[in-house]
Amino acid sequence: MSVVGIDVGFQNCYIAVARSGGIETIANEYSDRCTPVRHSHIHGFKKFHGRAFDDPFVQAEKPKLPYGLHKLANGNTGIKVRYLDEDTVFTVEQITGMLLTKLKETSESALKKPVVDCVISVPSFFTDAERRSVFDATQIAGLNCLRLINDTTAVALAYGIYKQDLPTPEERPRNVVFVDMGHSSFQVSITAFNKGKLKVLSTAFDLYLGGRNFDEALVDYFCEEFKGKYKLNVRDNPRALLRLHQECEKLKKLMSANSSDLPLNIECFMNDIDVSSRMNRGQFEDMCAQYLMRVEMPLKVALEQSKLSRDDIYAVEVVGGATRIPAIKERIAKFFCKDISTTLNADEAVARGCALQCAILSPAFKVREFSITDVVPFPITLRWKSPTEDGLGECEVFSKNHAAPFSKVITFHKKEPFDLEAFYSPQDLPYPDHRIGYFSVQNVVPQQDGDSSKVKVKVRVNIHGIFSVSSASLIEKQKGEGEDMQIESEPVVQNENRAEDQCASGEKLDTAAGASKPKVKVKSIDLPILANNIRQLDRDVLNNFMEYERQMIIQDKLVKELNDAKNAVEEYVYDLRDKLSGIYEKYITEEESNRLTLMLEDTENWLYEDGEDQPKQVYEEKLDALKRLGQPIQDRHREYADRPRAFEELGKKL
Ligand code: ATP
Ligand code: K
Ligand code: MG
Repeated sequence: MSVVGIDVGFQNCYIAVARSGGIETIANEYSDRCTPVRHSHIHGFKKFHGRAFDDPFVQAEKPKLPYGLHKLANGNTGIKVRYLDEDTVFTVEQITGMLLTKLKETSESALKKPVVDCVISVPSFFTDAERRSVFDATQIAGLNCLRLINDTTAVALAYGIYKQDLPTPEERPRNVVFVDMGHSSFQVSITAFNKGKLKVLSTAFDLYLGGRNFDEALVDYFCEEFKGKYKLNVRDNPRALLRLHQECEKLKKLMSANSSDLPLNIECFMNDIDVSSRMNRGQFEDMCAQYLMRVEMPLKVALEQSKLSRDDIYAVEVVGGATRIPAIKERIAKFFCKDISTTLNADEAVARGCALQCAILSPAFKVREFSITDVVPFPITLRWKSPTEDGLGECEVFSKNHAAPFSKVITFHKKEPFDLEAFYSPQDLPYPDHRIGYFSVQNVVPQQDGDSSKVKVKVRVNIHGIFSVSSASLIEKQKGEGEDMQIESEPVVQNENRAEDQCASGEKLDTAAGASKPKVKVKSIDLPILANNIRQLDRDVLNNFMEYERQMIIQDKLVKELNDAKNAVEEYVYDLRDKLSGIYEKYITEEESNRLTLMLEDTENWLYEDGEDQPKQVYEEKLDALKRLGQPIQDRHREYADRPRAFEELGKKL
């Protein structure tokens, strides 16, 4: 079983594989290690995961896209694509599923082995809804995602696992800042390393600052300039706009390496007009001042929340394509008063970290242990009905930067089933939608004496960063026990951490701290939990999508086989024609040659007319018919060609 890691970027995807010799990045069918998302005109959808169609971000993206968006019945964002000559609406899970299918196929053809187990990266700021949505996409693609890992955490793993000189667990950790600016967003994490482990201390981000902002600034500038200079309305012409975009991105990259004046030339840009202009790094930086200004804030927030000072920072490692912009590097270096390090591969570090995590998690692979403690990006709160004044009880169960994965047990005193509503605190979340979901704790009954029952509820942020109320149990008083019943010591949960929780607000709410209270015999009954309104596809919808994806893969394969069969006919025609007037000339009569040439011409014409759109079998039969005519000539040629060699060999033996 292969062990792969996939970095699904807004613009670029990378796949890495763990092999006994180390981590390797896989090349696609074009021998490129980078697979751009922009295939079949669908791109720019990474941030539609878990987002409502009415989300202002989605609405702002709409005009920039070469495809349509559609409001789905559940309010989510659907994507309109032409498929098999029909307009079809896909969910973003399906679209990412298709991208993952492609990446899966790329890795399978490079590794010549099936790929199922994988680790996939997501931005550290992805919410519960976004993570659930990406996770659904992995299932649609038939992948077994062992972990959704945060981009910067994958980078931290790629940085730390090979370091021989990390401090021992007793020593002060080595603190490293990781900065990743990609095409669409900016992420910062501060991570503490000791031998064999890393612990993320803080994460911070600008959700909407990335390389594309800098492209757009250039596009805006040249649109304006060409309006005056050439009287061209570039924005009215999608093709020209796309070309300008591509040229601006190229220019942006050139400016990273070159501070002198650089040309921008586009031939036959619009209305047969060639356009040209110039730009230099200084101008570019002035133009992008509003974006460059935003670099500092996430750095500051991450440092503050890590509770470290600048002197505690050992290194600042930067990755992500957009960190190649010199002005961005300068700002990062200036903030930390430190030269930045670029010891990691800026493009591939995320994928490599994912592959390493997959190797660690996969039983099929032996690799040194390295423990990862990540963090919760936004505080998570639980709310429930209670007999207090305002009728609601509320408790923040996970604070910002709380360690994750993590489980907590909270004890309620209840006489009947109750609902827990989980949500992100609005003041902390840079998204308009704060919902996580409802979790109904069922089958709760009072004690025999009519008292409330103790109900222990386990809440969990799992390895993917997904929240759930994962289990609940009712603690039944045993005969002879007094009012002051004690909670049994915490259930032992393997591979899980537990915590003392401080919920000041809760009426009759206490948390199982697992302190060494005297053990009293109690009976615990598991309670069913019904998750409601969580932001994930229903099981049968997901099954349908998985089936649909399989059908599309089959359909693609059929289309490919059909094209291959048709191309084979065309190739044979060209090949035989070349040879008839070349190497075969000596072995056929003129009459034979003329007859064949005519046949080939007929076939060629047929391919452009009646033979344009035929079933595969027709092409195969056509090819066979041609081969029946061509084969005897080929045989004759081979016979003659082999003859001198046969003589030579005979000569050697003699
Ligand atoms: P995200 O992380 O936001 O999902 P991504 O992972 O696809 O996006 P990357 O591949 O890390 O993004 O970076 C792509 C961005 O980096 C693009 O905007 C690209 O133009 C920019 N970029 C790449 N090389 C350079 C360079 N030499 N100078 C400036 N920008 C560059
Ligand atoms: K990437
Ligand atoms: Mg990225």
